[in-house]
Amino acid sequence: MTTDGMDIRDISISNAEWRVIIDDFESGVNQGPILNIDPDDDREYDAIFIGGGAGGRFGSAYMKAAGGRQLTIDRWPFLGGSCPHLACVPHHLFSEAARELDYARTFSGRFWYPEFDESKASILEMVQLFLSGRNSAHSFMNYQSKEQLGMEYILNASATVIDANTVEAAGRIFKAKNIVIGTGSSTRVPEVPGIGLKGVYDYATLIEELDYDPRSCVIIGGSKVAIEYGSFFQAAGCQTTILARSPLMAGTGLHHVDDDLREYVVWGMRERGIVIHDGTETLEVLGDDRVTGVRVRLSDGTVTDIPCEMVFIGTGERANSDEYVKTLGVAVDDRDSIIVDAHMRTNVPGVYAIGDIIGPPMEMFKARKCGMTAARNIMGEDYTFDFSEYPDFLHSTYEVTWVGLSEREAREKYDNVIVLQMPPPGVPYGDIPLPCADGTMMLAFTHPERTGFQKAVFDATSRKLVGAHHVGYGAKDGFQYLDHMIHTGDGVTIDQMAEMNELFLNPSHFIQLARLRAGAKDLKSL
Ligand code: COM
Repeated sequence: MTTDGMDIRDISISNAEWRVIIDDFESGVNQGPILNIDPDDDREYDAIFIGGGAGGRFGSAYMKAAGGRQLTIDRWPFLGGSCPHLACVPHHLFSEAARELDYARTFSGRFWYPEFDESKASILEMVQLFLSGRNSAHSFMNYQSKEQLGMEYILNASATVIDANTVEAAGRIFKAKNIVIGTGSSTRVPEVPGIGLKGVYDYATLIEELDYDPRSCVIIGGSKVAIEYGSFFQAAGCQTTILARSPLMAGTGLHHVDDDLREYVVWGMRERGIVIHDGTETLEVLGDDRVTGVRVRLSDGTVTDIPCEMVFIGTGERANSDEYVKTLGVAVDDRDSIIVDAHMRTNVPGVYAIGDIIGPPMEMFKARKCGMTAARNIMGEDYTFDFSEYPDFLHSTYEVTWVGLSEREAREKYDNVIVLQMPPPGVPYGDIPLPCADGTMMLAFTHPERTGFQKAVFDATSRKLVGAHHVGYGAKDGFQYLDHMIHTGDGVTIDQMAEMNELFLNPSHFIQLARLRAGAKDLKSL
């Protein structure tokens, strides 16, 4: 028996119950829209959020908390969007697996580690593990949004925009003072022959469709996704080749990447067996029905065929904006991203756009804060969001984190720049087991070259920290606060850092390195 939708307004649904409900929607046992609309509230909606991902959910929650009335509509039977379903959450599971596998390989047959068993390292098994558990995140999003945040929503229903104040969903017409569009982005699929063959995946189809364990992979593109998934594939025993146009982490997609950090990350990937070509042009995906290889023009002009059992697309994303260009006439840029101002307003009065659909950076903080920004403006505040500066990260088998200026950028901007660096400038990676801290202690005593890399960049004249860069484990949280310190008020000086209280062994050693140098009137690198 199938349902024909559910009206859940007057019932409380626990997390455990949501899991069953969402499973049933995904298997087709449940069908139709999930309606959570307050029939007793006769106020016009302040906003309808189209898309219940990070931007729509946080915007809605903020608006509701501020006393407004919102309605959030999503095509999936859950809120939270692609993050828990296809993107950030599986990426973090895979990156953790990559790190664990890296340890297991590095210490194979030593200490308590058994000989590494390639047959147990499986991409497919990790995908299946994720699929078996992802509904726990989905269910919590639905539960929290309704029971704790009091949001109104319609799920498992597509929203059709009629005009800037009218949306049709679940066979009903809804009116609102504003519309907030947050329907995200999708992989920009390169136009090369054979790209539609079986065995070609992106981050989304890998989750939904992978049904075998590839032992070799060619990644087309050099995006963050290419680095992250490539590092996982390689760690899982799938020989991986990355075909990038620009050198990894040096393209326009990422800003403020320090040259030495980049060199360490790419060195580490190659050290673990990943083959990386830049300056390439992918010519064709080879195979009759299923992928057998990729034909590529290398940077020296030679054309070669690289055999593989899987092709993975890592070329980046484009905004899902077509529908809104047609129906509302929103203006887009040359990459189809909806153009907004710092209030998240589009060119159409009363229409806002948030999250990945407005272009890069396609990161959670931006999506969520875009949602909040739209909500605050709709609720009458004059609130702007500038995301030109932000802390950034990616995973190889390491956690790679950076904020502020690279050393090169700092030297272009300031006359007197110093760095505090581990290993110190000019010292080979393997010469000292530093930096080491949580997550790299065993490497410090066995493989000193693998303990990571870090650099703090200071303008020695003002004594201010202007950039920080880290490869290792456990620094991501700290970089959120470093970002705030660097970019808020007067910033933070080496002297203030010298007064901070480190929790030794701290993953980034910046505080104690700052203290070693802060006594000097004329600062020197370390
Ligand atoms: C997190 C999704 S996985 S959301 O940002 O909380 O909506």
